[in-house]
Amino acid sequence: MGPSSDSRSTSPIQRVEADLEHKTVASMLNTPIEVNLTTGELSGDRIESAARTITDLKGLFRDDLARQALDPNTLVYRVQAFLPVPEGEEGGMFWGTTFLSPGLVGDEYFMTKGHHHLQRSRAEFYLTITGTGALILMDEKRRTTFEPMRPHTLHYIPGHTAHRVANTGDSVLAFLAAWPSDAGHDYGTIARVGFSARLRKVGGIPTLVEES
Ligand code: PAN
Ligand code: ZN
Repeated sequence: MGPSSDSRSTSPIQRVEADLEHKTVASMLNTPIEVNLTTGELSGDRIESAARTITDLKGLFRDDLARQALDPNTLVYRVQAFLPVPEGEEGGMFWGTTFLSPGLVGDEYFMTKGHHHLQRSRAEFYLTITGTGALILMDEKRRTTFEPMRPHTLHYIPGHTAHRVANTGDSVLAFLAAWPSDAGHDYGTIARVGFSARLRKVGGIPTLVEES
């Protein structure tokens, strides 16, 4: 071993610098979230999940006796979400998948609770991955309309528009969503006054029926 060997040519200071450089590089390596484009399933260690059973959805459907007749553990929907910044922070974006089961409560399709965004001006995109359903939209004048959802349909939900999804098919309806991190969710208004119409199966066909 001569004076040119590694241990002699690298001073302790240089070695510390090399270690720091290594750590910096390591901390810049984020593992990305993966989206399964066949099922909509998100995977990664920063994914949050929530589930809504038929029991959680008391008060949502028109026919509460029909709801009570179902197995209380029936899963109506689950949501996966990637929230890279704190909820409410301005300037960020959120990403999620909703998996909505097929089913009926009386003649009303399984559906999400539905909400306004707390910040009413905030818009959102939905992209259907699998299954069939309806995106139900209600504007500020309480006019309710719906858009059919089928694999690969893209839906723009403008600001100031309450939104909910119903599954009109016989398999799981999965859709991706992207919305601003400061949108927030106002469920209270819909819980109190509802949508002006419900999507019901009338003569075998999904039909928006105005509330009387
Ligand atoms: C969606 C919804 C999701 C579940 O991610 O939150 O489909 O529906 P509810 O929130 O009405 O229970 C969305 O619209 N986010 O803003
Ligand atoms: Zn929303």
